[in-house]
Amino acid sequence: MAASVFADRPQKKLVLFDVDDTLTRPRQTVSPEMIRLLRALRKKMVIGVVGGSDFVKISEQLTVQGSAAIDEFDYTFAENGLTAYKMAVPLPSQSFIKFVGEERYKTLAKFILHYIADLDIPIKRGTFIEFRNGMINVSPIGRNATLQERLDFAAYDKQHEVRRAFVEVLREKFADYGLTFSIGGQISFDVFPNGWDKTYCLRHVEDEQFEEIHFFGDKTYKGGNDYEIYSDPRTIGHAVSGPPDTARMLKEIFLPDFQ
Ligand code: M1P
Repeated sequence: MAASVFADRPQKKLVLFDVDDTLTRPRQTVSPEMIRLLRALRKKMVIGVVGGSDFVKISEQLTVQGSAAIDEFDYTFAENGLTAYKMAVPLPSQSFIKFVGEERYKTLAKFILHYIADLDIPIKRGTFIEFRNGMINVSPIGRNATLQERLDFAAYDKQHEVRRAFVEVLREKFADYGLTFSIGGQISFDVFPNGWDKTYCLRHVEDEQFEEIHFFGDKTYKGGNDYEIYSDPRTIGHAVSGPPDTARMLKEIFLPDFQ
């Protein structure tokens, strides 16, 4: 058997992290303190990041002082692992559009855009469907919302449950499409083939036969986009309330001597 690229790590463990509200505040950049902690952890074991967002956004959030995300993590999984890197080398992938097919996708996109057009919410911006490799991301306000507009929508949505009602309609109308509708962030929801949730990334690490795979995430409740990987028998799940909680738990579990 070929030697593992991780032969230099004293522990044969993998620690995976969600991004928003686990390593960073939603859509914000990671703090230098968190990076210091992750670098210390990486000396002991293998680390990876698994986000629902696309690769560009994850890279923006995890790039500090000129050092790229794919160089800070052994595994970088964007779009739940549909875009994947191991030691900065891309891994094979599948695509949402190939799975759904052009005609069926057109029907879905038309329905979504009509639904949003008819939605009476306080403001609308642009980019209501973001087309990605392994999923589409749908936002009633639009992905071009500013940070303040995003926060306002998140508060509005908490009260009026715009996204919850939207996904309920889609689940019923497109029941035969084999798709999952997952509310993960503040202003949008993700749509991807059943099974292409965050557990998808685990197929990329099977060859390393890790003794333990840990996962840290904040949306670990049923319906949250961390739920499946958090509760998967292959992982040891840790539910966190935000980056300070992640840092606290990392020190407690893996890095008791961290200064
Ligand atoms: O936290 C993960 C989610 O982050 C973004 O969501 P939003 O813009 O709604 O806060 C999106 O990139 C989404 O795809 C992702 O799941």
